[in-house]
Amino acid sequence: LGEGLGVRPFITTNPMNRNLSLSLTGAALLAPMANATAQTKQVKHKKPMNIVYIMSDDHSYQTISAYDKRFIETPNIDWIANNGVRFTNSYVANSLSGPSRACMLTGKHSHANGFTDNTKTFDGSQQTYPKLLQKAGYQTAMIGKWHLTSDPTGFNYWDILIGQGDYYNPDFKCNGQKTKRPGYVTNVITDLALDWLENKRDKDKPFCLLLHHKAPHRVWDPDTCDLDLYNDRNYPLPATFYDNYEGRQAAAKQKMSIIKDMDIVYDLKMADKENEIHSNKWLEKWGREARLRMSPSQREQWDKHYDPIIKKFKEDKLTGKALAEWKYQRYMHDYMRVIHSVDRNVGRVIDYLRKHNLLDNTLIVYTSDQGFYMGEHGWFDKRFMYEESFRTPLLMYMPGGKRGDITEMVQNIDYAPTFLQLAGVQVPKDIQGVSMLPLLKGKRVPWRKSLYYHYYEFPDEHNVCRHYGVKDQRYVLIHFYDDIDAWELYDLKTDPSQLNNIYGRPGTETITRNLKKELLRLQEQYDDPIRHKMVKE
Ligand code: SGN
Ligand code: CA
Repeated sequence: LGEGLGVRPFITTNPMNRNLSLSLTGAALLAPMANATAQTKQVKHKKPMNIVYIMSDDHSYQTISAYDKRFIETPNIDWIANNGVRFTNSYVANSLSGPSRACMLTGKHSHANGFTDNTKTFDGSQQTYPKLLQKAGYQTAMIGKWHLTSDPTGFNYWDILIGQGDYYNPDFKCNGQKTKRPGYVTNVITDLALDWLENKRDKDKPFCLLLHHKAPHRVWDPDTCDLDLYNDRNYPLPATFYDNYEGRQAAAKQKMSIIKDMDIVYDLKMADKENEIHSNKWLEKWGREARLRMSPSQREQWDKHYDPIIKKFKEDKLTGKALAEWKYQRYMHDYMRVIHSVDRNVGRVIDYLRKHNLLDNTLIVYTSDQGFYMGEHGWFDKRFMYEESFRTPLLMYMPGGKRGDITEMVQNIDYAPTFLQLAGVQVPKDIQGVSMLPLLKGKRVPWRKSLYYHYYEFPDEHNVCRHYGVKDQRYVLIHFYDDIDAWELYDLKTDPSQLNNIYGRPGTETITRNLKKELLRLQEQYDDPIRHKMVKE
């Protein structure tokens, strides 16, 4: 299913005009048209609102053209922004998959929902927004990457990838039963979601569908029909690619460097048939074994694409900067191909909703479980409270709602109260997030002036130290603790790339004092037990 659709959208766009006009070739027509019927009318919601929540895994805002046009065109994801809103200051509470998902489901920070890092098991007996929606009469479904170890609760239907899931012919657990499904994961998840919308729900009831892609998580395996996309593109090297991490202890300790930690065989697919290319013992083994999941036809297309690249790689014998930049280009090519497939499949969902007249009463959300590094600071992965991974894309289409940008600082703990309020369900008092519904309706309301963040997973494969911090509209103050004790302060106005740690510099005393006060206030407000141990300085 889904292999070989081969849709290549082309964009004609005036950069000053955020309403892209799409001209699409071939089967284009999978892509929804920019002028949907619903957005111009002020719809009074007599009918209850449905929710289609699409979340990918590790999708950076840098690689969504509604946010950034340097790398890729994503016309279908952009449709949501062009017919709805683009959040320009959207953040997570803990930049990692499982923790993010737990924050979204509960509307609470990690310490309060208990899922602080990916080694935890989610306590599914606790309150979540799907449970509350289900109680209020919604049909609820969870399809795709779940990553919370315990079985989902609060869903009429669930069909989840096992663990991280696989790109090819993935294994699922469907309402308790294990099944292997043929095809490419992004297509398969979308097929399951459309099948649920069409055949498996009670159509007399409102619905909430959580469609969670595995893509574009490591190791960025493209669909076979997308392998040859973007062959001619050369991606601009980020200005901070050769960062030396001066003044930043935790950044210097990480193991998420494209140069040092990205594996030639595992991540970059140089598993040669002659078995002459060797890399990290375990990663190489996994990289070679991963191909065994493929069907003969998938494998044939894969080899047709990668064999010449492997051959050239062997001939070129690159070293130093040339090797580093080759790795960056390889990474970017595969990542963009994986995104292209996500975008095409988002188009299939919007198209379904349009064809079934659901655009008048459905909120469509597109987001990622966190941001991701596209070579900034020389990195892939996430975790840090630096912009690329702390921020996450967030686009919403709400019929009758505001169009344009929402600039308020929102966080993934805000999703649950938003969806509950939209469904007319009372938001429980213990939810820590704030409903964004007034913002979606274009109302000016008093809004938070700062955000709280807390990351826990250390030590782990990428070796990012534990840290918490506060961000206001201009500054970010971060405290790395546990194995090290290091504070960092950045002025995002003068140093958006966060290269210059100004903590302790003369002239920053008042800013630092105020931010520490605010940090403590947030730790008290959210009742994070860490405050008892720290922040006495
Ligand atoms: C896996 C990846 C890591 C990644 C974590 C967490 N390694 O362990 O690179 O940081 O997931 O990602 S892999 O070899 O299995 O690909 S998360 O988004 O699921 O939290
Ligand atoms: Ca993730």
